[in-house]
Amino acid sequence: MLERPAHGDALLIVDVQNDFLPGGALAVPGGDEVIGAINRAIRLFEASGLPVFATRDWHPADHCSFREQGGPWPPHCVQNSRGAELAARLELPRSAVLVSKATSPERDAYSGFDGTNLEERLRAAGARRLYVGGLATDYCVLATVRHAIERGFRVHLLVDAVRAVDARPGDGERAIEQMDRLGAVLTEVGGEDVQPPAPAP
Ligand code: VGL
Ligand code: ZN
Repeated sequence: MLERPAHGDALLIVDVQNDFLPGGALAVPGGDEVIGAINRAIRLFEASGLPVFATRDWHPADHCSFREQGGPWPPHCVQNSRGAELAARLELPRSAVLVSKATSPERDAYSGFDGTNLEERLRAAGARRLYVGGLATDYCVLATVRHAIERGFRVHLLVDAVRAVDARPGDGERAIEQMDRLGAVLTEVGGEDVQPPAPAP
């Protein structure tokens, strides 16, 4: 259970965008299920006056990762499209720092640190320990956590706030094991999603 975060902590939310939610162009199974836990984490960080960061996949229309260009993925998260918008239910604070990645046509980038100023922005905010959740466990979350650890950040992976593509069954589980081995601390946000009231019979 995530306790009150402390000075030096930051929340890093990875790619919680429409295209990665059920019905999206590159839907992650259960992708929408991360939002409740992430919103609870946001409230904890906000209440402590601690910084919140969010990355977004932000591709040009002819991005090299798209099948038409020989890449592995259907077109997704095209700059300024509905699919690229952050999930409407995500309660991102106004003060959150938004970092766009994988923006050049000829290069893919799964990590939020790849080709961005995320590291500088985190350091400027005094962040030393990152709490990471979002989509997808086996791609952008894994790559971002790996880079964060390589850059000397301590990382807590919010295991109830991530979901995997699972292109091969077990990819998500293996990614979590890998992050564990890299030194990430596996942590739960905890708490419960509030269900809308059942309709009267
Ligand atoms: C992602 C596949 C392609 C991700 C982004 O955010 O995990 N996965 N582009
Ligand atoms: Zn992408």
